[in-house]
Amino acid sequence: MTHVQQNSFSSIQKEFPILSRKIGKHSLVYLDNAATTQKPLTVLKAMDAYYRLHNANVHRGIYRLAEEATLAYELAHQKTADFIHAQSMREIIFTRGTTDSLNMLARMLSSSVEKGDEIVVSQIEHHSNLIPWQQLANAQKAALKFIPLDKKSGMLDLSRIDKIITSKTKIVSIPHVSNVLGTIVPIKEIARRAHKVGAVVSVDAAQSVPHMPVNVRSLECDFFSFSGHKMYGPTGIGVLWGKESLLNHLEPVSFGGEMVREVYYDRATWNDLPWKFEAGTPPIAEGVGLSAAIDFLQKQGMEKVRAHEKELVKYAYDKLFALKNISIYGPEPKFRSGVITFNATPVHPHDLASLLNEKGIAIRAGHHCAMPLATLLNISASARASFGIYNTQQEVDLLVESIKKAQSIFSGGKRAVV
Ligand code: C6P
Repeated sequence: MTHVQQNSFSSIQKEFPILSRKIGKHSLVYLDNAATTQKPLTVLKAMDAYYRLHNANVHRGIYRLAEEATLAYELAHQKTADFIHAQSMREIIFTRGTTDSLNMLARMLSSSVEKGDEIVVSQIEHHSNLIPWQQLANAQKAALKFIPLDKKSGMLDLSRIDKIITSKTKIVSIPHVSNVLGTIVPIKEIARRAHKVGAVVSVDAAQSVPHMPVNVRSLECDFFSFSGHKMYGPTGIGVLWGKESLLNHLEPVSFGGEMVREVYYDRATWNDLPWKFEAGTPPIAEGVGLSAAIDFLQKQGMEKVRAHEKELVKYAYDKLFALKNISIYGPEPKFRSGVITFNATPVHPHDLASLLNEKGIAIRAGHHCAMPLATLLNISASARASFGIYNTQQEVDLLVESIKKAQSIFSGGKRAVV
């Protein structure tokens, strides 16, 4: 058990230039992958080559560079479609990231929500899958309802789902994986209930797409949002997937170049999917980077990525659980992705993060952009380690040892080397 995962991606750290960096005299141990992931050389090289050799605007010029840039940008849509098993690249809208996708979607769906209607989210939302729906509900005088968290199991409590998703529900937007608890949400079960009452289902997949195989069709959702930078790709690009049959009937919410077919002084008509939702010069180099990130993940195999991170989180959970004065939030390892959020009494999470930094270990501390969830858990902050493809059991050992030492220092031990 102890040594299995080292074999799966044993030499992968070499493919990430940043991972050979030192923090002081320590090697970097990067455990903040839920915030953003590091980039493999193939992604860096693809973006560099794009700017060195092919840079031009897309869908405009008829010269060689413009054709190459257009091809590369369209190929990025096709690869993304294949990666999540979309019906076609017409369903793939490039955005700036998950936050942008969800904001766009809320605006796209705004006319389908009227006074007295209901929008359903859960109690474990990241702010990005809460505030856009709050805003929409307030603007339309609709109600925002919540699928509760069962604090004991760390899972969503679906026992009263029929009372929460009702004939008044127009939109259900839920996370695939919680960025705080790591909880994997049973999308299909919730989607089936939502579809029974005619609601559309949106999934915040920021924390699932980089870490497990996903198939939007078998999840039975209608919209699906994720970010390039959390899946070993660049910042500045994200994806909003939508079923073509729905996208065809929705109006764009951003207007200008690229998204139009014909323009007159008093009106305009829209381009084909997906371009009608991509106004202005799009993130072309970022699309090229995302393509390379998808190639990278596909080369590893998403089943293997999931197996590696599942094993690592179980290893970390068991080791942390064995510490004294530790609170771990969220479900048992088998129901979670590679995220582990905890408090190690008496060390405040911010102090812990800064002591770990002295060892070169990067974790996140705070409310993790999920303030209502922190309030629900009765905590003001927590520490979070989140794993990626390059993390190892030795890194977990170092993390746990360093936490132990921090606890001993804060319990009155000497302020020595952590
Ligand atoms: N969570 C974290 O450290 P953007 O920032 O748009 O790429 O992703 C937003 C977002 C939406 N949903 C979930 C579930 C997320 O985890 C995130 C980003 C990071 O947890 C940064 S706050």
